[in-house]
Amino acid sequence: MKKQLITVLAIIMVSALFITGAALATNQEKLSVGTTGNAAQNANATAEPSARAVDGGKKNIVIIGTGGTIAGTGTPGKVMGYKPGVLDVEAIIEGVQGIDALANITGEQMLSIASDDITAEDWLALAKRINELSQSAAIDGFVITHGTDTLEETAYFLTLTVKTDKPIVLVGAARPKTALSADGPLNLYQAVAVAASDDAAGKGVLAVFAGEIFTAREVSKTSTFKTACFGSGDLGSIGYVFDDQVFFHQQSIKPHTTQTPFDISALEHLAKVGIAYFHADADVNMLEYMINNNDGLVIACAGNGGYSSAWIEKTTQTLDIPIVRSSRIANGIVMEDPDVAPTISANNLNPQKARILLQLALSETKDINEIAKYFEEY
Ligand code: DAS
Repeated sequence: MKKQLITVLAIIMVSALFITGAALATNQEKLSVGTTGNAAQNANATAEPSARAVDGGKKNIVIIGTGGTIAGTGTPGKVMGYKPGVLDVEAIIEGVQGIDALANITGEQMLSIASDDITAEDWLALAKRINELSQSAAIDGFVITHGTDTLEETAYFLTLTVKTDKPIVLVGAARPKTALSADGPLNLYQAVAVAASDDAAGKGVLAVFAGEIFTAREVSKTSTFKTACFGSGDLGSIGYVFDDQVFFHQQSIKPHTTQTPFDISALEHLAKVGIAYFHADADVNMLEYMINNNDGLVIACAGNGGYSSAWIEKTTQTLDIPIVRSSRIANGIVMEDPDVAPTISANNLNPQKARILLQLALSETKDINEIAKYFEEY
């Protein structure tokens, strides 16, 4: 009897050692995705995390850090006077109560910048990294922590260029981590809840802010200081998040991700496209300078794509680069206008997003009619 007991104890101990070893190996594999450094360094990183083995009931979500206010610190309690992009992604995740209950989470630091400093090369590296990671069956979705200033631009670039149906959610904060009532932790918690939701798959790149879910094409920053600082104008958000409960109510019919023709795998740079902001009595020399120094141009027009007769004269004479008419107005659509041919209507894309679509269109074609079709479709 005593001998049998010893045998049973020995089996239990060997099994425990085996299970611990397997768990450690799994965690090490998990950490292999979480490299720190710049985008170029990480572009070559490989990832085969198998966090699902740790908790088979939860999704495996990679949180990619890029900086911004959500990673910012300053005087304790104060909202202003902070430095963005200071904390790495692990430090941001650590401050979020209960986040590990939502998913098996792995952090990866790609950038540590204010989003005002993000470049086309950073977008390309980010899209390529997501395309690479998304091929792993061990990864179910992505959250990208990002500064709010250009979040909508990164989101739109990604939704046009990543080739996966797995959820990708951008998130940021209006207040640094050290502020009273910092909004980053709840935003990040809700972004992970959305990325881990089955319903988020196939909806293109999303943004989550202050309990609302937005599509990358429609989302825009709408306030310089409110915590609910994103919106989608006339078209509205597509869902809500309360704690870990995710509710989708609608989705965009615009093609995205796997449905677009944009292949950035061999691209290292994007075309140079500027934005000329029209205003009353605007200098036509400024427009001429922009035309002469870009591969393509977006005009932030007044109202429904309008600008002065001096600017009309200049744009109608411009045949060597495509000119896209967007609007300074947050809502509505810019119509085609034969009087300002050969310009292209940006449809309802704001100038900063029209710029991105023109950059990507120019990577495919220089034909103005083909480019116009991209603006009708995407
Ligand atoms: N510092 C700005 C940025 O990185 C603002 C922010 O994140 O809210 O975009």
